[in-house]
Amino acid sequence: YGPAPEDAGAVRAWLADRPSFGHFINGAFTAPGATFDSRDPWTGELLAQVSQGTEADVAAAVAAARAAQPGWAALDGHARARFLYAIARTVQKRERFLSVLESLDNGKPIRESRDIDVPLVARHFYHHAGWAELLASEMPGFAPLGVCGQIIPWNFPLLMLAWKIAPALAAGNTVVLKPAEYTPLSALAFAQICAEVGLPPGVVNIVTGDGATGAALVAAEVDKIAFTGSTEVGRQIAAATAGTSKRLTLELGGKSPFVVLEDADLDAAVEGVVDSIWFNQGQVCCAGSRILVAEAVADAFEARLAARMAGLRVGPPLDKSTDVGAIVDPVQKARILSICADAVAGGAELVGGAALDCCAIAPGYLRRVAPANPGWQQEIFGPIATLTTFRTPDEAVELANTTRYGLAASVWSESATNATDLAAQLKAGVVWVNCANIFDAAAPFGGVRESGFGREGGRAGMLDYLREPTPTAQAAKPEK
Ligand code: TXE
Repeated sequence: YGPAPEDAGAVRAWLADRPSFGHFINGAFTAPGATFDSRDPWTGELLAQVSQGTEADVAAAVAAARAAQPGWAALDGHARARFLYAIARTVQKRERFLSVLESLDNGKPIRESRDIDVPLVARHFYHHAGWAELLASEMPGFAPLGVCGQIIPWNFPLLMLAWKIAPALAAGNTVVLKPAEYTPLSALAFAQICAEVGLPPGVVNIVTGDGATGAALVAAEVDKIAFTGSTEVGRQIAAATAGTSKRLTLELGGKSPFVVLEDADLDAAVEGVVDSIWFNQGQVCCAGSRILVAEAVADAFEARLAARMAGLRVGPPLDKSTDVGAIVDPVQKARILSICADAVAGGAELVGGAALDCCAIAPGYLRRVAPANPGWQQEIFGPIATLTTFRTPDEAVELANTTRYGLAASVWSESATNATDLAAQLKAGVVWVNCANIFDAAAPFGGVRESGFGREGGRAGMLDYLREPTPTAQAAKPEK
């Protein structure tokens, strides 16, 4: 099913009721201050006006989170879990509303927000409700960090919010979260869910705004900053928090290799490319943006890839038959096109990848891309892959690792031995075999090298929101 007209109608009515939004601080929405526009990237239509958070707004949110934290941490695990379960259930009940809102604000196809983003949000809260229940018995002596400042990007607005908020709350922390300026609306709908389920005021605070608001949060009296976004901003945040007692986790950019060995199932690998680089218009930190194909099968693979690419439908995000929607914002579209132009000027050949109206770019790939080419080096963060061939698995490993990033990788082979031998040599936080972009709340996700540090999901993700107990040495009693 696609979005029923009444779902889009419900979202529009919700927006019409709130022509401008304040922040969500201490369990209630503040009066709107100076605002910025949030637009539908497909039509350019103004969806809402959202407040630009000031230093004072950030300070008020941090103070609310600070006041709420001891009480939240003092609840027993089961009581915290009940809130997380309630959030998960309410997200499920409202999945159509949230999917439509997300697709309107971000431009992603409704099939993706409905079948991937929103179900994974619910799954993340269910999973972390389990951690809240079991924390005391499974990780005795571990303590929450306190107040966590969380800054998220615009490519998976609600899912990145869930990745940040669910583990923080399960561990007994309180949070101040800043959504990205392109896509603040689903975080505000989430704030409403927090109020509805009776989450104690101050446990979750949402302050909207741009990079200046983010920088104010980094500078505020918080105990941890968790950031997902560009490597450039990650570097600034690392510098700003250096020498403070703030914990830091960074999930940054990527240029992930997608390696197709000679013995791969080529049709499956082509579907993998669709899931990897043409999913979410390629605005995926772990997108398999560098396709490396064994020379012996390169022509056959490329023929299938080009045919599959031609069948993808670029269209309105709310149309259920759309495969590729809008790029999040004209600024990002211009950035993608400029990197592609530099790549072509550097000798690469662009297949597909046309700039379209409605903030869209047709799926495409760059051929003949040398490792020095900007198309190989830079994160394009759009629906454009690079395609290169290799002769031997050793050469594939060398090419795959020729990048400053190390977020993810994907290997395709019908031989488990060949796939796992190669996978073990790749420098990446996550390696998928015969699949790509598979996420689960129980599986830790995160990078190495300039893709950042820290993990989200599973036990490793919980540890990033906890303080380890200090072992107390027992002096051995002298024998009598
Ligand atoms: O990212 P920013 P942008 C990459 C991708 C993309 C490029 C630029 O290549 O094309 O970055 O995107 C907040 N202190 N990724 O400019 O600026 C900002 O408000 C604190 C990959 O949108 O990093 C937003 O909430 N916060 C990535 C968040 O940082 C600051 C996802 C991310 O925006 C800040 C996004 C500052 N000084 C972009 N400046 C991924 N890993 O998935 C900005 N922000």
